[in-house]
Amino acid sequence: NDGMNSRPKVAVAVFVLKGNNKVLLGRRRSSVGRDNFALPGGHLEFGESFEECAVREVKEETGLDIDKIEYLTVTNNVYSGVAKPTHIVAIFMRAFLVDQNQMAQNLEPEKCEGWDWYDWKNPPQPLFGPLHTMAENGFSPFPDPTDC
Ligand code: 8DG
Ligand code: MG
Ligand code: MG
Repeated sequence: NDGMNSRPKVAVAVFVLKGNNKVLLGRRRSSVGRDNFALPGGHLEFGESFEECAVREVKEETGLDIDKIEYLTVTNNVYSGVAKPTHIVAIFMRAFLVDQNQMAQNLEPEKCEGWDWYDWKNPPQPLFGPLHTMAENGFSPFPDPTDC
């Protein structure tokens, strides 16, 4: 049920932030964006808030517990160069670790090669489509140090 007769899907992707410059990224094994570095995230389920989806997807994919979840931005992307073309509205959130020392686990190894912390100012390449564009445009997921 994908392609032209289908409708766009909503996804939530989460910038899990550590310190002043680190974000959690993993290399994708899923067909859309395969081998590209992406954030943890997934599809919004019926009845979920963006915050609930962020908490659930980060927990399912990495085992990490997050809080201080905030909305950042949204992108609208059509992925046509794959077997099942998809149109995804992606909601980008940011969040912090409840416990700064908690380690990320690769809980869905069929979808991701593994998680690690990377400097957002010097990210691994290639970044997954929407993230690549955001990085090129100088987007920062970190809170502005002037608002407290
Ligand atoms: P689910 O079955 O667990 O609900 O979904 P998933 O398998 O975890 O989905 P996903 O592909 O990880 O995420 C859903 C879509 O979100 C993905 O196909 C495209 C969009 N998306 C972006 N940017 C990012 C990103 O940085 N990370 C993730 N995970 N998804 C992203 O547009
Ligand atoms: Mg998922
Ligand atoms: Mg996912």
